[in-house]
Parts: sequence; structure tokens; C-alpha cells
Amino acid sequence: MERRLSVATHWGSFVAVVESGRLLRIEPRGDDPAPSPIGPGMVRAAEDGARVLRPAVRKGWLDGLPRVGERARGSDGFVEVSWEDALTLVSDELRRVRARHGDGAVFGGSYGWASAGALHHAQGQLQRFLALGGGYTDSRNTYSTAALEVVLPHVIGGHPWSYQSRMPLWDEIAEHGELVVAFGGLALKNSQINPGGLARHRTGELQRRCREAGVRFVNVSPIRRDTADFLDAEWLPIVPNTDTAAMLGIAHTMLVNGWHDEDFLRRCCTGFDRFAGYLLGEADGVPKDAAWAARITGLDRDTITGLARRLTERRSLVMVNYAVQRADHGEQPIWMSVVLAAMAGSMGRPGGGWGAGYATMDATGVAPGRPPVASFPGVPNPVPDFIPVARIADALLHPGRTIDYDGRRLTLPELRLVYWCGGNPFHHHQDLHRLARAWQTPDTVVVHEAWWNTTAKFADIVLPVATGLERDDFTAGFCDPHLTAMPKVREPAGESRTDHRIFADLAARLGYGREFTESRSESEWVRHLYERTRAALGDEAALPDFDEFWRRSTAELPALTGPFPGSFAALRADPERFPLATPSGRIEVFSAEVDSFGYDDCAGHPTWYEPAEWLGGDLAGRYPLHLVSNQPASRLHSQYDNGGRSLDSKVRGREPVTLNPSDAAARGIEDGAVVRLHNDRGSCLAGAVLSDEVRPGVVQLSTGAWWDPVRPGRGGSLDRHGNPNSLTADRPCSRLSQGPSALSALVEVELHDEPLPDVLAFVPPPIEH
Ligand SMILES: Nc1nc2c(c(=O)[nH]1)N[C@H]1C(S)=C(S)[C@@H](COP(=O)(O)OP(=O)(O)OC[C@H]3O[C@@H](n4cnc5c(=O)[nH]c(N)nc54)[C@H](O)[C@@H]3O)O[C@H]1N2
Ligand SMILES: Nc1nc2c(c(=O)[nH]1)N[C@H]1C(S)=C(S)[C@@H](COP(=O)(O)OP(=O)(O)OC[C@H]3O[C@@H](n4cnc5c(=O)[nH]c(N)nc54)[C@H](O)[C@@H]3O)O[C@H]1N2
Ligand SMILES: [Mo]
Repeated sequence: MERRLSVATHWGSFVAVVESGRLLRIEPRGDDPAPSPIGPGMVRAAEDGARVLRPAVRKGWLDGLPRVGERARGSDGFVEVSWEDALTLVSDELRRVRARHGDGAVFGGSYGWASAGALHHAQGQLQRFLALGGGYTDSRNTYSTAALEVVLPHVIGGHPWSYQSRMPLWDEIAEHGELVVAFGGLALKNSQINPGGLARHRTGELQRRCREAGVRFVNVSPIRRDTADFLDAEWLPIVPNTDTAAMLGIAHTMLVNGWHDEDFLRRCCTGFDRFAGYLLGEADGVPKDAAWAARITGLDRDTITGLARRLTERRSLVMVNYAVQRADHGEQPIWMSVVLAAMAGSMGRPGGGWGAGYATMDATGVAPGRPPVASFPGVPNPVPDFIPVARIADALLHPGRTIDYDGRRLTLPELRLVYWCGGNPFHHHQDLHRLARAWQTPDTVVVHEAWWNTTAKFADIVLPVATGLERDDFTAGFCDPHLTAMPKVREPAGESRTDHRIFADLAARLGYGREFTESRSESEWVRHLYERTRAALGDEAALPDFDEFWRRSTAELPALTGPFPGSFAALRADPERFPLATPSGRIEVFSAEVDSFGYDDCAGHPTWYEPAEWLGGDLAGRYPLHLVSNQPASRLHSQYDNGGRSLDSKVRGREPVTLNPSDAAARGIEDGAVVRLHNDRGSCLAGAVLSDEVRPGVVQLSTGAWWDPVRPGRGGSLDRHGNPNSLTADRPCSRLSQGPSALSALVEVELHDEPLPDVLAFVPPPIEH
């Protein structure tokens, strides 16, 4: 007898078809207009040879030699142990490190997307466990948008993510908008995703409606397919990392022609005069005019002046995606895009103005938010220390060193125990060889993983976890107005257990089991979190009781309507009554606060800084191709790289890399060939795909192929599989955000005409049973 059960993931809701406890298929749901193919491919990974089946401990660590062997972590074999022994090892080590080195020596920043679920959120589980045990060093901001999160509150005020509810929705753009200029495009591949879940993928149909209503789209991006064909967008193949220069050229043109919105700039912004001086080149003698911008960006001068005219004449929307800020000086394109929109005349008008991150997930522009949903409760962390999220290798390599961060000085802590749960730093961090070296410094690394990915292979103690298919939960995504039930659809593989159960057992050993679980079982927690959500929403929301919800497997949440604080429409209407939460109450074209930090890499107004690596720099002589390591269409980061969808996308077992045919021809590379990408930091193999949809001088290699280094830690050493972070630089965006700058990397590509090494990424390390 087949049973059909509800599945919820970051890439959408599906139906699992199960027979006698076996997961047969995962199918799209009938009411999802654009289901993601990542879902059905999950079945292939559910029980593949890469599953971690039993707790395992690295041999060298078990022998009491945690630091011995310069490159032991990532190279050693493992010994399987019982859960009893594993839990004893972890709790004893936590106790030892806390007593010897203090609570701040435990790193629980553990960045990562983990899986959907209100209860089983890996990071939430870890951080409650560590906070109740005395605290931990945390991380701040995200790999996604660190530069945006730090700079935007200075410019428009409010919570770093409040822009989500302050920018026009797709519906409004369709109704009122005329022109959308998208820096970084609007890649539909990214709208497969929404953190926390997603009942129905709507971005595609909403974009299409805009086009049908006559909205024109401009795709400013090195890659044409960053906009869907049906948008019929004008493609401006910009030199990567030069968006700020393009926007400055447009702004200069507006200014000298008097096309800019003087009224809005005077009433609703502060510091435009200072910025205008910069545009005109008053201090540095360099007017940031269209000709100047054309030289930097590779765009035509007339295109730039034309954009200035069209942006001011039409109801226009200036959009930036996230990739433009995951780059050297990534704060600048964000800040500058707000200033450009403020100049263009549509700020605070229906369907126009400014917005960020449209189509980076199926949430932005779809809905302004959703009512709060209860999650596993956090507790305050007794340790105040944190690191900016992407400074993990710096902290491990240089404890005690001080760094700048958003006007403060931070001292990098000495981390002795690293606890990672729900993230994959050996995919997500830049310059993985540097991370591999940094990773040798702590006494102990504990990782909860379901698969023997690279992060598991680099751990000392690996605890096998149940996946999101192997436990009961429910979820609602960001801005997604649906609750979805997540009943267990298969038993946990091998001896794996939920993160919650692992932490509950550890907490019990450490003497705070009751505090951690509040004496609830997992099923009681699921029911409790749902009922708390239902009670908080009140009778009007009319959510069914838990049993009814579980039977139906979905429940609709009430829509969230404004007004939302910090609205640009309100600001335009009356800036005295509706000031922004910035020091001036206005949009800060010039920020006295940022200026007062005195940073040489982030001034008080948007500024063009030459990126450390770009096609216009000296290094391009040696490494003439810009590496665009964007998000994969075939998976979520590294998740389900071993799933059907991602495996089917590989070229001779390697991650596909897309090159322009002219760059390929110059190197004797044909479609389907295996190539080697390299620079001074590392090298990797990948399978060539030729396409003129990628600008000449640019190569596109998605993130997330499980890193498969021949000699981990050895600079230049080969990755057999194709992870771009074997090539990227671990360089902060600036002293302001300390964010990751993955998209500022130059490489060279050559045909790999040697024998092909096997890809070992999906093969577990040597394990003694
Ligand atoms: N070069 C380059 N690098 C990048 C980027 C880029 O654009 N270019 N993008 C960056 C961005 S935006 C991001 S967000 C990061 C993403 O980086 P991550 O969020 O670290 O990537 P994921 O692959 O989602 O890793 C999640 C891990 O958690 C595990 N997991 C899933 N569910 C559970 C669970 O319930 N419990 C436990 N214990 N584990 C679980 C999965 O198996 C997986 O290994 O990558 C960043 N890295
Ligand atoms: N399928 C899928 N969707 C995802 C994810 C995933 O892993 N898989 N990850 C999710 C996450 S965590 C995040 S943070 C978002 C990220 O959302 P984004 O950061 O917006 O997504 P990316 O795919 O990294 O980049 C989008 C495009 O930006 C362009 N680009 C890169 N550099 C530049 C530049 O300097 N200038 C200009 N103009 N364009 C540039 C590239 O052509 C690239 O295709 O995506 C989310 N969506
Ligand atoms: Mo992200």
C-alpha cells in the first residue's frame, strides 16, 4: 500500500510516496506552479554510500594527538564508536575546554542553511545547547549579504532585512512600473529557494505578468540568462565588479543634465551636495562621467547616458542582487543603488524606486512578510564575543589580532573547540586551502552531518544526523504564508539521530537536560510550537488545531499588511512626520557616521574603489578570466550535490563551468572537455560548457560541488571535482562589513589533457569498524 506524505524543504513542498517504510519517490505538488527539480532528486541521496551511519572519531584525535600532523584533519581515517562513547567524548571535551579556556573558546557561530523546520533547526538547537552550557563565541551576519546588512542600516535605517517590506512587490511593479534596471539580473534559478520552506513557486509567473503589462527590463550582468527569456530583457554585459562605476556614470549624467529629482534629494535625503562634489570630480579631478564609466565597465557611453534619461523619465525601479555585494568593496554597489534610485525620481512612488534581492529567493517581491511562527526557543548567550561570519579562518589563524567592524574594534578570540551543525564551511568559505590550514589549530572539531561531505571529513568527531525527511516537524518559509507539515517519511539511516536528541543527551550528561528539553519529547515540541503559533495568531486567523493541521498537512497564515516602518512613500509624503531610523531621519547619501570611522576602504558616501581582482587590474595579465561563482541551479549550495538533479548536471563527473566560445577557442577547449581552472591560491577541474550567454572574459562555475582536494591545505593543489572556493580569495569586502568577497577572483583556464583522476568527493574516508 502506497502512502503519500507531505515534504517541506528550502526548495519547496513535495509529496513523498512511501511503501512499507520505503521512500519510493518524491513528487511535485499539484498546486505548485513551478516546482523545483531538486526535490525529486533527493531520493537518490537519501541512502547513498556517502551517508554517515554511525558516530566516528578521527584516528589521530582518538590517539590523543589532536594537533599532531600539520595536515591531519582532512587526511586521517576514522574509527566508528558507539553513541555512548561518542557522547562521553563530546561532553568531556566541552567540559575540559570550558574549564581550561573559558566559554568563549567554544565556537558555535556555525553558519549554514541546514534544513527547513520550526523545531529541528540545526543552528537553533546548537546555540540553545551551548548557551545553556555557559555560552559560546558567535558569528554575525551572513555569507549571503554581509556587506548589505552592515551598510544599509547606515543609509536607510532599520533592521538590516527591513528592506524586504519596504520595496515594491511584483504586483505593484506590474501595475505601475515601466522600467526595471536589474544590476546582477533576476535569475529564476535562484527563485527555486526560500529559507525555511516554500509552498508555491510564484516568482516566474509574477515576473511574466510584469512583462505582459509592458514593463521593460534591463539585465546588467555578465550573464545573459540571469533574466528569463520571456522578459525579453536588454542585456548589458558589464565587466564584473564594476556596477558602482556604471551607476556613478548614470548619476553624473543625471546631475549635469539636471534630470535628477532635486526635490526628493533636498527634502528626503542628506548629504547629496558632498556626493555631487565627488561625482563632478571636485576633489580628485576625475569627473565620474559616462565616458569614465564606459572605460571601466565595458558598457557603451551612449548606453549609460541613455539609462540616465530612461530612469528619470519613466516610473523606474533600480534593483541590485546579492552577488554584486559578495565582492571586494561590496558595500558600494548597495549604497550607490539607493542613491541612484533617490536621484531617479521614482523613490517612494508605486512600483518604482529601489529594491534588493528580487528573485534571489521566491519571497522578495512576492509578499512583504508573514506573521511570526514559533520556533525552538533560543536563550541569551552569556558570552558577548562574536566574529564577523566570514572571518573564521582569520580567527583560527590569528587569535588576539584586532580587526575593524562597523566602527568597532574586535579582538579575534582563541577558539579551542569548533562545533559545526547545519553548515558546510568546506564548501562555503573562500580560499579553502587557507581554511584547511586554519582548521588544524583548534583542539577539537565536532560536526553533525548526514553525509561524509568535506566538512565531515575535516572533523574530529562526526555525529550522524537524521535528515529533514527522517523526523517530524512543520515549517513556514520567509514571507511564505503557508505552514506545512513535515511528517517523517523514512527512518533515519544507520544509527543517525536528530540534532535535538543528540543535544538533549549531551545536555543530560552535562547536568542541564531538563532545561534544554523543558521535559518535552520531540513530538510534544512539534505540537507545542504549532499550538503556540496558533494561539499567538488568535481566533481571527482560524488556524486548525494541531491534529487537524497534521491531517491536512497545510494551513494558510493570514496575510501581513502594512504600514511597514521606514516606508519610502511615507518619507516622500512627509519626511518630518515619517523620518527613517537613520541619524538624520533621511536617506543618507553621505553618512557622517561611516565617514567618522575613517576607513580607507569605505568612505562617507558611495565611492568607486578598484577591486583587488578584476579584469581592469594588473593581475588580469596573468589571470585573464573573471570567475563568477554564483548559486547553482541544480541544488542548494552543497546540499544534494549527491542528489539526482545535481549528479545529472555534471560533465564527466565534474561540476560544469561555462565559458564564452571565444575564450574557449583561444585555449583549444571544446564543449564537454575537462578543464583546469587555476590561480595562485588553487586549482580545480571542471567540465566545459560553451555558451555565448556568458560575457567574454568571464567564466561561470557554481558553488557547492563537494570539495575534493588532492592535498588539502597545500596552496595550488588540485580539486578534482570543481569547487570554486579552491580559487576564491578570503579577503574582507572592507573594514566596515568584513563580509565575504567570493565574486572578486581572477583565474586562468586550460585544457586538462592528463589522465582524469577519480572524483572521491562522495566516497567516505577510510573507516575502521
Ligand atoms: N564562491 C562562493 N562561495 C559562496 C557563495 C558564493 O556566491 N560564491 N555563496 C555563499 C552563500 S550566499 C551562502 S548562503 C553559503 C551557503 O553555505 P552553507 O549554508 O554552509 O551551505 P549548505 O550546502 O546549505 O550547507 C548546509 C549543510 O547542512 C547540512 N544539514 C542539512 N540539514 C541539516 C540538519 O538538520 N542538521 C545538521 N546537523 N546538518 C544539516 C547539509 O548536509 C549541508 O552540509 O555559501 C557561500 N559561499
Ligand atoms: N537554485 C538555488 N537558488 C538559490 C541558492 C542556491 O544555492 N541554489 N542560494 C540562495 C542564497 S543562500 C542566496 S544568498 C541567493 C543569492 O542570490 P544572488 O547573490 O543574487 O545569486 P548568484 O546566483 O550568486 O548571482 C546572481 C548573478 O549575479 C551575477 N553577477 C555576479 N557578479 C556580478 C557583478 O559583479 N555584477 C553584476 N552586475 N552581476 C554579477 C552573476 O551573473 C550571477 O548569475 O540565492 C538563493 N537562491
Ligand atoms: Mo546565501
